[in-house]
Amino acid sequence: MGASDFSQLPHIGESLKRKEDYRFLTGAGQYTDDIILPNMHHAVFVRSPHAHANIRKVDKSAALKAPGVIGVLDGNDVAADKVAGLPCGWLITDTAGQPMKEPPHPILAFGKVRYVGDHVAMVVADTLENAKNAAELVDVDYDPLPAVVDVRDAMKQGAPSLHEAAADNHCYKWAIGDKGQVDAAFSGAAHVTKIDLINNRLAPNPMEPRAAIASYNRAGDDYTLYVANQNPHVERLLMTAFVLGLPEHKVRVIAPDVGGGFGAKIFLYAEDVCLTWASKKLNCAIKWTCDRSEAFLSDAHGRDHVTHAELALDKDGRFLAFRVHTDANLGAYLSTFSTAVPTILYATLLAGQYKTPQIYVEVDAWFTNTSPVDAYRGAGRPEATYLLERIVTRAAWETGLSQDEIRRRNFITEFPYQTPVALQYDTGDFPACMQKANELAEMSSFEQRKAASKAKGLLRGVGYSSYIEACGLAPSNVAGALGARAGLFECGEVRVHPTGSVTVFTGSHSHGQGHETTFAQVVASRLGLDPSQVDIVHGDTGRVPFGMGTYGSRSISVGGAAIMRALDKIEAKAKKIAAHLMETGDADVEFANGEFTVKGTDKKVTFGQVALTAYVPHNYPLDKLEPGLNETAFYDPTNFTYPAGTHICEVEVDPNTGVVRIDRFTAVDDFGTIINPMIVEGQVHGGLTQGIGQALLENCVYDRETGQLVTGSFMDYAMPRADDVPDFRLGHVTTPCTTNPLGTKGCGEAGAIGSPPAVINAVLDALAPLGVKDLDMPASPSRVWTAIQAAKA
Ligand code: MCN
Repeated sequence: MGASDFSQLPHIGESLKRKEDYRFLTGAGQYTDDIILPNMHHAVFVRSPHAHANIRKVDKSAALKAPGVIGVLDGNDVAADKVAGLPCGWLITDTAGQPMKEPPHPILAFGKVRYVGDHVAMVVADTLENAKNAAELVDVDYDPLPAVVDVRDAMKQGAPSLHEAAADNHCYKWAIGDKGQVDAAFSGAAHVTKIDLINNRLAPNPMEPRAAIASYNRAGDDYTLYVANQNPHVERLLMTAFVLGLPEHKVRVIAPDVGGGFGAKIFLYAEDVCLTWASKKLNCAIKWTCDRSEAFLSDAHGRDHVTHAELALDKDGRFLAFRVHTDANLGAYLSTFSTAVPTILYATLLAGQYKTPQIYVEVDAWFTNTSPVDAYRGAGRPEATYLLERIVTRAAWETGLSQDEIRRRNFITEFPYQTPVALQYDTGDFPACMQKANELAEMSSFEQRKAASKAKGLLRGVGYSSYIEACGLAPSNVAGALGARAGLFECGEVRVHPTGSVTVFTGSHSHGQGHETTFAQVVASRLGLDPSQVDIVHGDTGRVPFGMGTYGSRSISVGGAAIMRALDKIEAKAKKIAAHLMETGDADVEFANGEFTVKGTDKKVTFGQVALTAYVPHNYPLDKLEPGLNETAFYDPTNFTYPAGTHICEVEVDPNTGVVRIDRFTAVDDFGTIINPMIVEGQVHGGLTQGIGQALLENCVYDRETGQLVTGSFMDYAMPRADDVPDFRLGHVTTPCTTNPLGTKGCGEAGAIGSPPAVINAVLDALAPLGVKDLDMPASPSRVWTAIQAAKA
């Protein structure tokens, strides 16, 4: 079935209420911490209070004698049991042809700690209280070392060095594009716009913190790990194959209801491995639930780039070339996907929506004494969009063009379009998104609103951002060509029951995205069923054949496509059964709206009759047809999907206090075919709110001297609240994706990608009359006020 036929099916484009919400709203959801197993004990991790220190000794004796304690494990136990370190990177080679440096990442620190929060020991006791009390008694003798937390300090000669394997803190250099061509284009430019900016470090803060329970079953010599995780099969594969050396089938990973992840729950964390390893060693089930302060320290953070970029333009404001150098902070160790974020997921997006003929991007990645940095909603693509959309708006101001005109002049308008940085966009209509956004934002009356603000003593500004992103991670052929270790296909199994209802087993994992509803819409639409007849099972390696999980806004386009493939097989087999029932040839059978008909006749049988016949065969041609109606398919996309759009933000700034208020925010996005508009709208609202959070409020701050995380709680790390965001004005343009059978493009990250530059461009537009030219995120009142004072001076 092609994407255009698919979009016409019933339930596609319907805002069905979310099936999963009944259990969530009535308190029947089951999160990892809700689960209680027999003989369950509790783990508490002893974490480093130092950013950088040698460990002279870990004295466990007092803790081992404390009430209820059954075990205290540290790096020496890990070494004695020969448990390997965490696997660390999705990318192997740097552009100088050298392997990137992959220093060991032990599951419990051995000899040295490298960031505040680094795990030193795990205490296991009968109750959480006893475990906490005993953890206080673990006496670690540290020899503190100088620390380095800022990437600009880490690269200096003589900077404190974290790893023997990377003495200068440098992990890799990676580049894409033709430097010679770019340099040549710059030499003929009429104008060059330059920018230096920082993409601020963020803490992901899902509502449910990380949690896990591991249990070991002596009878079968196997393990079960419940874990708040976005990709249980990948967790199992990495843990068994790379760390614990167990046969994969001996570990069952179950990710039950998960209260948000935003990327932070796709990595293999040390805690999950420690629990699984210790559950056999101590012969019990062990639960660990992260508390919020611990999450600030130990969840992988996002972003943290320092970038210099230059855009060359001709005399008409057309882009000739783009040259970028980024220094990326990787934190203390390589986290699972961290190497892909500032490279494959960042540099390849720097063409944006524009016909820039030459682009060269160079990335240096560095270790620092901070929490590891990895994917956070958008992962690389927000960083790319922020850079590009900031410099494009700056170029508009420098060349006297309006923010929309400079973009329109440079938009790609013909597809497919091959960018100079590896990606090939299949479809899009960027001018249409811009036009619709201008209309919804009522840009024709902006000057009146600006005058009204001025009358109140406020400065009004508008900011544009036209983003594109690559979702549907990750086509093996494209990712592999860029240096990734593996592509990321997806698996789906469709099991039709004798009564005609259906259970779908998907490798995608829903942790807020509403898959139980939208995937059911897809299957019900194809089979002519009511969505209530379709149940979705996910998040369990014991029930789902295989899966690569949910991130990179891939689930509907890759996971949904795998299910569509399985449905193709179901339909083909069901047609044979229908042909048998109607005593006709397979080729004469047609299927639509849940009915099989014989072409040109009024003969028909229902999907339910066919399902029953599959399991209760009657006069069945067993020599030609197997009983049963159950099919599995794998799907590896041939390309990414390319959601794109224009966001317009309008702010009022109080010049006396530096307070920024977003007055209106308009987002027009192209997500291809939309399955459930209500769910998509919710995804966009969430993403925009997180993007606004990055632009105005959120920032992980490490003390540059001591390496302490200063913003280690919600008292110091400001999350966006309802009153920080306006009522969003949303619109859509639809150009269906041509490389998956649903025509969908991912929507889960778009809001967080498009919005930050729109906000900062708006703030700078408002401040322009005061002479403020530059501002880094977050544009907090103190930063804005300071920038105003500096400009005045
Ligand atoms: N959808 C649709 N039509 C489209 C595109 C998507 O109806 N054209 C629906 C999908 O069927 C799905 C939802 O929208 O129900 C999101 O789909 P998709 O864009 O495929 O994204 P994923 O399901 O793969 O979700 C991942 C994405 C990412 S990468 C982050 S980070 C993120 C996000 O989703 N984390 C979230 N949204 C989140 N929402 C919540 N509540 N919690 C998180 O942790």
